[in-house]
Amino acid sequence: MLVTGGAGFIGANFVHYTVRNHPDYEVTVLDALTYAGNQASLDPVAGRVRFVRGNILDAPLVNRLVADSDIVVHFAAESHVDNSLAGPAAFIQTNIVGTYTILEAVREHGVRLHHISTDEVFGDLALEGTDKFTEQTAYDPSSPYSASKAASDLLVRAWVRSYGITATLSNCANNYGPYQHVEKLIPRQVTNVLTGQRLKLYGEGLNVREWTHVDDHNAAVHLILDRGRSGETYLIGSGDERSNRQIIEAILAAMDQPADAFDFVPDRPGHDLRYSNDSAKIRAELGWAPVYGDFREGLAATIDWYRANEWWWKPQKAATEARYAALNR
Ligand code: NAD
Ligand code: TDX
Repeated sequence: MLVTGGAGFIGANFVHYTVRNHPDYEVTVLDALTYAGNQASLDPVAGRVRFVRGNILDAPLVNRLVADSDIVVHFAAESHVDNSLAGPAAFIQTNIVGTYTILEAVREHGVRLHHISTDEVFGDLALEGTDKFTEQTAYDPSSPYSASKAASDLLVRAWVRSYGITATLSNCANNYGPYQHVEKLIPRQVTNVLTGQRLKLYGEGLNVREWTHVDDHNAAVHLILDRGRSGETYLIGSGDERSNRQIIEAILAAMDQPADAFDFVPDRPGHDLRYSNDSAKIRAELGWAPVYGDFREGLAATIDWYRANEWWWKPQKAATEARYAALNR
């Protein structure tokens, strides 16, 4: 199995999950170690996986690694919306051209692909409402990040239809858990508490996200690898929707901080209002169900992980906050 982006948040957790639960796979990780990648995230499985530092835009390298694989799980991406607004170029290259590079290699070698994507390709839902995205929802992305992910999904579908490659896709909502970069909402706020800084809430904090534990996401990916049908898209989501303000309040309470220890900061341009996935298809067809049923428990375990692993996140913290300061966020 070739795992692209295996030194990032979800990819590293996927590699851990695979080694733990599917030891029959021989795993090779291909990762460029951008600012978002950290080879130390793979320390717990060192010796069990092969690590190749390289770029998915490097077609000869990708071709060689794909030729040696039976299956490719493609996580590598530029993943942060705020970064895409500040500088979209890397998103076009990695997310679109990089996926194209993978597609050409799997086509040449007849290797099966699973493409990891996001619910952000569908745009957003009204704040007040109970409707959800489904596999049939039309694509309507808002940010350079989500537009680049939408483009990559459409390329995968076209390569299935026109070239007959074997590929599946999944679109998950927001993930949380260990090894997530401190630029993302939950790790940023937890590490703000741990470094004595106030928490930062965009706009009025009313925007809603659906939170899925990273291990539940990765369990779903393995079910798709085992029994997913080629050409199909599977939406993944826990059903646990929370406003950003609720998330901040939960973090402050869990970390024994005053309830008002946060600031409202200028909103993200084009900020998607609400995400929510209808995951009925993967639940019915593949029997997936989240095991992290209690968000507060999962959050508490995640906070404990950041407390215990300052060595992992501290080197990134100051540079990340400097990037936010430049955006006034
Ligand atoms: P991340 O930013 O933590 O990790 C991305 C990894 O890809 C890093 O290790 C980075 O070094 C690597 N990478 C980036 N550009 C590369 C390139 N050109 N060549 C090789 N490697 C490169 O991202 P994440 O949060 O783990 O997201 C992984 C995937 O899951 C992405 O495709 C993302 O769109 C998708 N996704 C993320 C979430 C979420 O909540 N984080 C939710 C749904 C879907
Ligand atoms: O400091 C903050 N304050 C704040 O209010 C940060 C960093 C974020 N926010 C808000 C913006 C969003 O409404 O919190 C919400 C979550 O923000 P992010 O962690 O940046 O995630 P989001 O933009 O929702 O995208 C995430 O989920 C879908 C991942 O980063 C994507 O890769 C994935 O596709």
